Amino acid sequence: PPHSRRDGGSYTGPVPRTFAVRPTTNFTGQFPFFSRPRELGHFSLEIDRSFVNDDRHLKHYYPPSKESDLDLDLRQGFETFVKRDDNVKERLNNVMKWIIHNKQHFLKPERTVGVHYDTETDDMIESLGIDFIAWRGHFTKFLCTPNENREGWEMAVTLFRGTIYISEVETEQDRQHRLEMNHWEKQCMYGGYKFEQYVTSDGKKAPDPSQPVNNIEAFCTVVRSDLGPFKLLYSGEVDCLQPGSTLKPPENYLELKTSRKWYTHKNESSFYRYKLLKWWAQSFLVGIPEVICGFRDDDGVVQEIKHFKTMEMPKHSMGSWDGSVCFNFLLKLLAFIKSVAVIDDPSMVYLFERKPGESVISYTEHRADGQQFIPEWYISAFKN
Ligand code: 0WD
Ligand code: CA
Repeated sequence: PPHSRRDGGSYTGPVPRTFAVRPTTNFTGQFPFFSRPRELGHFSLEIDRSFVNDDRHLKHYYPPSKESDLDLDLRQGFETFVKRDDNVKERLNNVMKWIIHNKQHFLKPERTVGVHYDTETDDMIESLGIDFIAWRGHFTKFLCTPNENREGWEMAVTLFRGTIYISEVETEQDRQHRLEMNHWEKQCMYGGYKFEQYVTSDGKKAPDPSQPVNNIEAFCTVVRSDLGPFKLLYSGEVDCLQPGSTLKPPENYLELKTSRKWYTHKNESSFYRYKLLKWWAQSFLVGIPEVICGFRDDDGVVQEIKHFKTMEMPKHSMGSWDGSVCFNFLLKLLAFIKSVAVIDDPSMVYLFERKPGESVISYTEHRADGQQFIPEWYISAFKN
């Protein structure tokens, strides 16, 4: 039957070498089965990027007292920005640490309560029972691919104990862009984090904009969802909580954004046509119901805050993007990845690539040539 969760999950016959992004009519039709994302757990990252298995860095939204009388200078404190070192690649390490700290989700019940308790191996994982693991941001990139022509991506893929791990690799274009950012771009990036500081607090006191801003500390949710036949587990950084909400995570989470204010009608329509797709894909994946955006002028001052409901974003796309296309695309791409990544071995890496402007996704195979991203400490948590 149409719309079944079993649809679209497998290949029969020979596996093709490439996956066609175009024409997008390949992906039209009804929205595939996608279950409501459920929070399994969460973690925080400390100022030295160390992992802690709790929510200490989850912030509370603290709206400016009079949103109509705003004046938030996003450039303030730029000199004291404490920036994360982007040369350090953390891959999926923090998601894997969360898995190790929360093994109970993945141990077979008969073994945790079993009579023949083997202390040597019974707290070790056999397999996770999950098809795909990634950062939420990786799936966002996949979802946006049918509508993206300028930015490419590269994803490393490994099949380990029946689970496919997807970990982004920085493209040469992204690396160049990162290293060549001009002052204005750096200030824009800082402004996003400064905005977060203006409108969030630890839940005990008001925001303190006199403190230096850092983009190192973080709170991340870990969610489970099903797409078609696939069980997905992914983690995403969450900006803050809606205080006083009676809803449970992730439905009481909020996503914060900044965007250039609309000077012309063209600015406004291009916002709805292009930017909102990324926002929708990112928040919809983890079930965050609302995005709050500070609109800055060209002097970096926010005088207006707007709220966007995730569920209402698709109807503002003006036909330029379609959520069903994005999700059908993701489902078919995951099925393709699964049909390619068949050797279950942590040293085996399949590199999938979408080059800017190209109409296909292609891949190369790597074994023991420095691409491995599954660490030894993670492998050791699994039963031999
Ligand atoms: O290994 C990698 N190549 C990547 C790792 C790529 C993307 C993210 N990450 C890590 C980040 O270090 C962070 O800990 O994943 C975590 C966030 O994962 P995500 O939620 O899956 O990422 P995404 O949805 O792309 O971004 C969410 C937020 C961003 O908010 P905005 O409003 O800009 O979308 O995570 C933050 C940022 O606040 N963020 C980062 N912060 C510092 N450095 C970075 C970064 N490189 N990337 C995302
Ligand atoms: Ca954000």
